[in-house]
Amino acid sequence: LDSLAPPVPSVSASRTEHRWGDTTSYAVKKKLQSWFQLPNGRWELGKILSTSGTESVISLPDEKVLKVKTESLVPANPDILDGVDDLMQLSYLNEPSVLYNLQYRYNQNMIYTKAGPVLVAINPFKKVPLYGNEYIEAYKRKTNDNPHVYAITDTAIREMIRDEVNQSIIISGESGAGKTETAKIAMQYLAALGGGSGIENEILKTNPILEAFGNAKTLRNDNSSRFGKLIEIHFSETGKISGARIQTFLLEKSRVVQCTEGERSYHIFYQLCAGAPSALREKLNLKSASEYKYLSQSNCYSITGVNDAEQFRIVMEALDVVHISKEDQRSVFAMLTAVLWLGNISFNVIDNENHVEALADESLFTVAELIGCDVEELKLALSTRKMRVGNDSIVQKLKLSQAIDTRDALAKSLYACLFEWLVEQINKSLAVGKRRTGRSISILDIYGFESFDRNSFEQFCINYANERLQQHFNRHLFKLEQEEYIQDGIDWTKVEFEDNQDCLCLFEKKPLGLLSLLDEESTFPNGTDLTFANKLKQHLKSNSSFRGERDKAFTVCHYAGEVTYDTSGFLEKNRDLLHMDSIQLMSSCSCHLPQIFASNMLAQSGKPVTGPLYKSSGADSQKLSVATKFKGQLFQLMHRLENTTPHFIRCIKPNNLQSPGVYEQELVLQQLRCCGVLEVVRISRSGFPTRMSHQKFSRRYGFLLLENVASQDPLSVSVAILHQFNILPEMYQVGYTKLFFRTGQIGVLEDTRNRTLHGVLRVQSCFRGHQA
Ligand code: AOV
Ligand code: MG
Repeated sequence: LDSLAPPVPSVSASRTEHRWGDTTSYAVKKKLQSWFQLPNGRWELGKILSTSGTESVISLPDEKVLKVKTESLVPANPDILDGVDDLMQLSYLNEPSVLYNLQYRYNQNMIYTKAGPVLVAINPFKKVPLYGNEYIEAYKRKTNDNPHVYAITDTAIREMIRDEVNQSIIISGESGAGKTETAKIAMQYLAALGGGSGIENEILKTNPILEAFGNAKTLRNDNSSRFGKLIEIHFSETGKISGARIQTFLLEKSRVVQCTEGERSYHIFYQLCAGAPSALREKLNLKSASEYKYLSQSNCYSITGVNDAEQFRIVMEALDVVHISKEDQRSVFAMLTAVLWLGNISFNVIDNENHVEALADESLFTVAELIGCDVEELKLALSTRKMRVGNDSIVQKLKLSQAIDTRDALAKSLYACLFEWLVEQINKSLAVGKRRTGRSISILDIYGFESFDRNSFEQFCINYANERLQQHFNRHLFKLEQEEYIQDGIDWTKVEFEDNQDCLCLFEKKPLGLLSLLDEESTFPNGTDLTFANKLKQHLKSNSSFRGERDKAFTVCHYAGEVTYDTSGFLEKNRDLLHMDSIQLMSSCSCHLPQIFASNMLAQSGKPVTGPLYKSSGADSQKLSVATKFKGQLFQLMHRLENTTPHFIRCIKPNNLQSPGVYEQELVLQQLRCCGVLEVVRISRSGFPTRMSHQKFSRRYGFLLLENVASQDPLSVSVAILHQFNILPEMYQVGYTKLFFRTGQIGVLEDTRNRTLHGVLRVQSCFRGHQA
């Protein structure tokens, strides 16, 4: 009898699909549609007219008839599959078919497509009518089942409640692909479903604030995030939002003092200059953006379609909402203006050894006024350095380049501290009340992979972070998935995927990895960017992900492509020293923000204000290097994410022009390839994405059984349930500890369970009604 089938792992005919195996089994038939790649790389859909030997004759849409090698043809899917909403449904899974399917949908504003468990989002670069309350309502009621950020967020909420496991929504993609927008859309859905207490509005208002202070126009994206962000949204037992916590990662602070032609510094500076009301301008001695060197150096003040003054009003309002007091707001604006005026401070040569002194002009006076310090002390802090030699303290005068570095370091610190402080204040306002349930959904939005003509320390860190994130993606969708099948003894043909372990090792290996060597060189007093580059070339030349380049450059083969880094500035940016004189200056200020910044910095380096001074080499300072600190943060982040059920969204940038309607096949394909979207589909198509332990399964559905099975073991109960509900054998596999299901199977059981439960409840309440 069927129902007495032995409880052993079932074995089905092994699937012998190759990586892109659809092609090999493809018998070329007349009239069949087929993809043909033109010499320019574009794929064209052709009809096969005839085949003889190794050659075929095809006709292209423009009526042209071509004789081509049969093996160069790639099968196309029948028209009926045009624009399917899950790539898993494609009969032929190959690159041109996937590209075409995504493009077909994209052209109709269907920017979301499932790739198995992953949501693919193609940036529309225009408003698409897919958002707002009506849509939210439809996804909540499940009357709209098109792939959407709302849908994946809905799944996260349901799984959080059902499994009592914290969830994460992990958004990745290149710079400008749409991660930040996608994160906001997910937050919008969470706020709509979990709202009610008012805290959801506060959470939404953190977006304009953090974007103003942490985003900037780059050559890749007009609103590029220059920091990483994890927002953890907490829920109460009743499924309402109870609070949130934001963690940020490594803000790109060099942008405050330096930025490339055509890019901008942080939005908030331009917003303040354009939007500050006149009383505030007067109080701060605020000029227009073009009067500030830090803002004028890149020759770019405005962004098409963006009104900075209007944005400023939005940010001010948002600051009110997250309970930043008016007084604190004024302090924030004073700090911002101080940073701008710092950049205008210039220096005069004062002796024949080329020592300099800060010019006592409007800039110097204004900075002193804004941060609340003595003009002379500011001047000294920018033009001299106190050094400790033995037991004596000596004062060294600075040369021009040293003085400029000191000034810029102060500006960068002020800004970075301000950013951190602001996040801390926001967190206080969003703090989860005492009645924590510990249930949360985290949304991760970091800076995307970047490759410019010239790449520096910032790109090095950003791309390293993306490499780590890619590993997390691989682990969950390829490694863990397949390991679980094999461990549980089910029949499985392994799918190969691009592993980025080598590249991560290149970064993290000790003592001979990029980060270790960078730290080592940073602690050498005589280390320079050149000696660093040479060390890399010496020690890493045999690593396959590394290539030495001319002069001070090196190339890393990232999962998303090769990037050549110029080591100029690496050591200094990694050391990130702010001299004690500057910290002491800040702690002597009468304004409270610089004071807080100074004591935070001292706390981090473990030094009292009056203690020994930093040595100029920084060798005795306990301050962690920027790279090491960042690595630590990333490890911690990954650890936190490991304890959540992940939901992945892959954002794709369809063109480099930030224009609507332009779909560049090559560009899309490269992104699909490097993040392994097609492999994910292959695994899911042949895999069993839903799984449940025998215990849980038998407990959850056992009561639906018609026979009494109370005495039986969970595995037998599970098998009995499968049989009673006629779940087809190819739709599941029985593992040693778990049941594995193909997509959609568990839904049938859940429906029956819900209907039965509701039925029972209704019967009960009727019964009670009669009694009353
Ligand atoms: P990113 O976060 O992935 O880049 P963004 O989310 O900032 O990219 O998206 C870039 C721009 O694309 C946005 O400013 C919008 O103009 C447009 N965009 C993205 N998604 C949508 C959407 N769903 N609907 C309409 N427009 C959209 V970076 O932060 O640079 O890695 O560091
Ligand atoms: Mg972003």
